[in-house]
Amino acid sequence: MEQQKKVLFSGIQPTGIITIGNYIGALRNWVKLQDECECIYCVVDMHSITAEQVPAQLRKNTLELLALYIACGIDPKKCTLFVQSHVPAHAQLTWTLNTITYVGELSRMTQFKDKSRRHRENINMGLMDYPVLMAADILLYQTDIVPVGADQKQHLELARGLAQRFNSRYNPTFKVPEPYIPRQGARIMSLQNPLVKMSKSDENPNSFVSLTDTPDDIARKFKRAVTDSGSEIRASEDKPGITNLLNIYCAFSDKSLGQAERELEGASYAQFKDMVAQAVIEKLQPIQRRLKELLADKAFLEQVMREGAERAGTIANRTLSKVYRKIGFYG
Ligand code: ATP
Ligand code: LTN
Repeated sequence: MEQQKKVLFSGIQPTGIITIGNYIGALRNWVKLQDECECIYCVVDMHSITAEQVPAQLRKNTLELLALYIACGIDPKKCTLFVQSHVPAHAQLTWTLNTITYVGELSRMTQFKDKSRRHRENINMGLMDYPVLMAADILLYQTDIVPVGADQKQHLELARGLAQRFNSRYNPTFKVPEPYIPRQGARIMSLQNPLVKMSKSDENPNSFVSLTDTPDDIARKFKRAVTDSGSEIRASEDKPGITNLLNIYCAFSDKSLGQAERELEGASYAQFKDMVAQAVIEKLQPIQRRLKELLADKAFLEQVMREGAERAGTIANRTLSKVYRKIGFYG
């Protein structure tokens, strides 16, 4: 008998062009896993509106993110690609899960505390409820594995907790998902402050390299990257800037840390930064070419998202009906 493939679910917010952090921490692994798993990849537009978005820009970002998934190597024939707001079950399950989630556990979430500190003018309920919507995303598909960067670990713990809580309050309904966090590159740091995570919605564009940056932009951003005192190129806790650049270099040149450190012995910081930039430029060029072609064929992208939403909706509604039955909704 053929063994059932594991179900994998993940998503990225259409809050801007994705960065090399999103690529290394998440998207690159999505591509690797698409043959061995049943993969469902979502553009999580409902999550993105927890921060203020310009409507026309959000619409554009959504299509571009879907195109970028494909340009990075996700095959829409093998995987289900869709936009979160096209499948209403995500909002419906969120409401249900809200009633078994405690306000205390959401107010303790690191990302919520972080984002409310940075955006005091817009601490909305959606921002607080963000992890519950994420749990609904995952649990609707009876997901086994969730490939994400290290910053999402706490949210995944909540999703696991809610699945277990629902299962024990009613009866087994949800699969309890496992995180898949890469050993290397799970947390790429800002080029301007290596103590905070690289983020696509950072106000300072010099802090990140996005997947559509030109070779000149990329070279310039690495040249300006903040480094540490000293001149040695090795990974260590007292060298957060160089360690970050080394992680990026290894990920983009497929080298281990040891290999890279040996290769770079004796190189200056300036030479090293140039090599990092070249490695990134080389890997991004084919992605950018493919993206351009894809964006010229809007009809194809819209077809992918329509078919994806239909497939995703069928699976999601099956889980949602089960949930509704168990909690006693008349149906
Ligand atoms: P925003 O700036 O809008 O909050 P973001 O850049 O933090 O966005 P998300 O859309 O929240 O990106 O995350 C998409 C995926 O990329 C998640 O799996 C997340 O864990 C991963 N990720 C985000 N930032 C990094 C990073 N700096 N290093 C590694 N992985 C990351
Ligand atoms: N919160 C995630 C994005 C996200 C997600 C998901 C990731 C929303 N729903 C489900 C994995 C599975 C983030 O990276 N900020």
